[in-house]
Amino acid sequence: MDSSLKRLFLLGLAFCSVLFVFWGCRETATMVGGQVEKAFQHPQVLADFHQVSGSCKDCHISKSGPIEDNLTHENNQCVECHASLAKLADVGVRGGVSPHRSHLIGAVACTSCHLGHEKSVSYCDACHSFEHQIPFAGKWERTFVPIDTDMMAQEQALAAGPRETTDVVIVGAGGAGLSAAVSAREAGANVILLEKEPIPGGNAKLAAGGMNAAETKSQAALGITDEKQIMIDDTMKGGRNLNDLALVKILAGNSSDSVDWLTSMGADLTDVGRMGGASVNRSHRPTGGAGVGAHVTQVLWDSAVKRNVDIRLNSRVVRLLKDSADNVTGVLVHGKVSGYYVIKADAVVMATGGFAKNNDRVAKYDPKLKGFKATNHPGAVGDGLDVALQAGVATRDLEYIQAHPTYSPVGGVMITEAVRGNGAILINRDGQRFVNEITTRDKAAAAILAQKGGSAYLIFDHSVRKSLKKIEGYINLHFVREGQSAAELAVAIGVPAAELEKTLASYNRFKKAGKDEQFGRPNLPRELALAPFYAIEVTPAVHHTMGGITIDSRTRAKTVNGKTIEGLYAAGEATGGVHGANRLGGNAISDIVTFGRIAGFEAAQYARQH
Ligand code: FAD
Ligand code: MEZ
Repeated sequence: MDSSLKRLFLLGLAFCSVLFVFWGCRETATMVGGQVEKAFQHPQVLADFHQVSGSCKDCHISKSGPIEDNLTHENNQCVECHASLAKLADVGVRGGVSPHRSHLIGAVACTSCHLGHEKSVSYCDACHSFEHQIPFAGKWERTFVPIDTDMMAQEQALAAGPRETTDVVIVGAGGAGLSAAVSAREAGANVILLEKEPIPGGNAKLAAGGMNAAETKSQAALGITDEKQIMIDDTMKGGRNLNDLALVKILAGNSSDSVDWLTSMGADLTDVGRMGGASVNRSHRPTGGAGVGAHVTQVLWDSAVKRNVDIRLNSRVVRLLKDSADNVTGVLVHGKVSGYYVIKADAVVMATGGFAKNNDRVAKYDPKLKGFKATNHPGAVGDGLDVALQAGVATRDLEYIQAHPTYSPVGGVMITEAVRGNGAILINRDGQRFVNEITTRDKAAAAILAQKGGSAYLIFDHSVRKSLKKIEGYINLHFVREGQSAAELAVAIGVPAAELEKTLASYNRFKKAGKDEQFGRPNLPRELALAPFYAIEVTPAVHHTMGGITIDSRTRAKTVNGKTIEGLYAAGEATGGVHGANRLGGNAISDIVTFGRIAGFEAAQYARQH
């Protein structure tokens, strides 16, 4: 092409682009969806970009915008043009971390981060601080939205009556909710599962170290002798005997059966390690020590999908509905797209998790934790608890809130207790150990806070790294310091090299002798002698809220007078009683699977009778 022809072509192209934009604007201006009109006045959002190159129909079925809360069509459109999340994960790795490779479960929706009509946000930044260069980006921030927001719209939806009817509604698609959904379907009920976040799995998907269970096949295969009674004793002792013993007996008594139930759905829980406060190794996780939560919730998610559970994301329950006899009759939901609507149901299961991510609420119950970071997912703010309280439930133990001892302030993630369980030690800035590393969390966290700077270093060697796949994730996040020798590591983290060498030498002597003469640590899995050596700075962060809705052994919710609220069930971190004043590591996954299963079954039975 000669240069004048080229100029003409470019001019034509520019003219066409202007026309394109003009037509885009014209179309937008005539649009019914006010949302879209608004978007075009702010050309920084994704929708504007798509408007320039096409029309609303590029993303939506019709010009009036999305038609359902899961945004299924919109997400399929993203995938059609840009490829699936899995494919995108293999390209565009930035700084060693691919923005599309996630540990989150389900088919993670593109629209969880790429928001059409508002600024896009990297959902990962709720925990991490990647600051991914996401197009049309805003900053991750969340404010708590009380359940009594938009009262007029709520009242209108209530006056309109139920939009649909089902047997069982489950609130919260975390581990307890997914377990309840599968179990209720197994018992023959029709189930609607409502989740307020765009991504399912709650805190359960983040669980790392393991799931506690006694007398399991995996323990037997590894020659570990355990008893349900020892699990009960450990749990009661860890909870300072404030636990509801009847619930603890159910927890331990059903634990191996819950492992078998998950295994029957395809879970791999064959690796067994030690958690703080446990007398024996009973924390089950996938082979090689991969994170338990992402695996178990994925298995449960797949199972729920296979069983045709009606799963609705972006759907927040703001009210439990009751009849004149105080029996639960359904829920009022706020769908991101559909607005407020009522579902009539025979039974409702509250599986809404805890509130550790809501520091105002945490500090109200335990002022010592004011300003602490949290290990939790962004939805763990306690609005589910507000919904239950409004319906008249009794609560217990809300003042007991646990800090996980080892949170990396640099990485923004919790470092699993399994790292200590598999052999890591804790040292202070003088290079010295200061605690039995696998004591209960309350004690370990208090000991770390008492050190200079309120933090400590988790120290381990290459043999610990090889024993636990989860560590590779931390290495990939670039906050693990490394040294070819203990002295080199000491220099890297600024502790006296001679002290660290001395600490490791005496620890290795204790290992050989089979006895920790300094702090009485009960498990000494391996010497710390294989280079390279690693260090992670750690400090406590709010992790688990032990208190919640009072339930009985059939997971029925109770009123303050001890009366059963007919049709209302609760399971998991939303409840109180199982863990007393302090939960043992690994007991929550056991709790949510066992009690989630019971709640699903009981709710289905109740629905059948009504
Ligand atoms: P969640 O899994 O948190 O699910 C609750 C769901 O309800 C959420 O998805 C939330 O968005 C949704 N929801 C809340 N309110 C509403 C509403 N109003 N409407 C609709 N939806 C709502 N425990 C162990 O035993 N072993 C471990 O290794 C382990 N590791 C952990 C690691 C991390 C980083 C964290 C944070 C926790 C860990 N735990 C572990 C604890 C354990 O994961 C949780 O206690 C447990 O998963 C809670 O499960 P759940 O189903 O009760 O709540
Ligand atoms: O139970 C937990 O919270 C747990 C085991 C966490 C972890 O350190 O992995």
